[in-house]
Amino acid sequence: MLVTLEYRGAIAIATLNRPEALNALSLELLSDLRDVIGQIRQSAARGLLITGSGGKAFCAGADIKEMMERSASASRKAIAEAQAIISSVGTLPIPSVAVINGFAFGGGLEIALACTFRVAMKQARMGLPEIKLGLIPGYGGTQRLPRLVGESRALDLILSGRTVDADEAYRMGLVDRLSEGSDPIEAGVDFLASFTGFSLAASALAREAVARGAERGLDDALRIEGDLLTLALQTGDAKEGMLAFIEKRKACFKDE
Ligand code: CO8
Repeated sequence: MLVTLEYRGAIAIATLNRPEALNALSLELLSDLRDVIGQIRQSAARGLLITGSGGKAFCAGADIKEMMERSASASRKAIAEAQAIISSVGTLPIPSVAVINGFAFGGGLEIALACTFRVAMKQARMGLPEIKLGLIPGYGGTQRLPRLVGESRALDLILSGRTVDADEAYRMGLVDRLSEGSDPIEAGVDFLASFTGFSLAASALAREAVARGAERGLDDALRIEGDLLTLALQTGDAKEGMLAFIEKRKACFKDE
C-alpha cells in the first residue's frame, strides 16, 4: 500500500508511503488514499492525521513523470479524480491535520490545504512550484490557498513558485502550529487532542456552518448557522451538555 493506515487510540493515521519518490502522488498512491479515506469514514475515528514517510518529505506533489505522458482528456479525468479524492479529506465528519514533516510542494501542499488544520515541523518547506514547470496548481491550490491566506499572499507563492519555511508559513497563516518535536505522529496526536473530546455531531455541524457560510453573503450565512444550530439543539449530546452545566459536572457525550 502506498498509503498506510493505523490507529493511535481514536486518531486515524494515514501515511503517504512512497519515500523513494518523496511520496509523489502517482495514480496508484491517489487510489490508495481514496481507499484509506473510505475506511476511515466507516471507522470510529474521531480525528485524522496525515503525514509523509521517509523523514524528508510530506509529499513532493503530483507525479511529474506520469503527468508528461497524458492526453488532454486523460489529464482532465485524472485532475477531476484527484480533486475529488483530496476534497474527500476535507468533507470527513472528523477534523483532520496535515503534519508537514519536510517538503510539501504542489499537490502535496494541496492535500494539506484540504485538511482542517496544518502543523509544520522544523524542517518543513512549502510551496506551489507549478509555474516553474509551465503549469498552474490543479489539486485545489488556486482556490484553497487564497481562501486561507488572502489573494495577494497566495499569488505571491503561485506566481513566483517560491517556497516558504515553517516560520514564514506560520506568519502568513498557512500553518496553524509549529512543532519543535521530532516525531510527526506525536505532534499531530497532541494537536488533535484539543478537538476530539466533544460531540462529533456538534463538531461536524460547526465545520459545516463555517464551510457553507464562507461561500455566501452574511444574511444567507447566518440563516445556515441558525439552521445548523437548531439541528444541534435536537441532539442527545446538546441535552447532556446543557444538563451537565446545570448539574456542575463534566459532560459525557455519546455522539447521539
Ligand atoms: N514527481 C515524480 N518524482 C518526483 C517528484 C515528483 N513531483 N518529486 C521528487 N521525485 C523523485 C525524483 O525524481 C527522484 O527520483 P530519482 O531518484 O528516481 O531520480 C526522487 O524523487 C528524489 O528527488 P530529488 O533527487 O529531486 O531530491 P532532492 O532532495 O534533490 O529535491 C525536491 C527535492 C526539491 C522536492 C525536488 O525533488 C523537486 O523539486 N520535486 C518536484 C516538486 C514539484 O515541482 N512539485 C509539483 C508537482 S506538479 C503538481 O503537484 C501539480 C498538481 C496538479 C497537476 C495535475 C496533473 C494531472
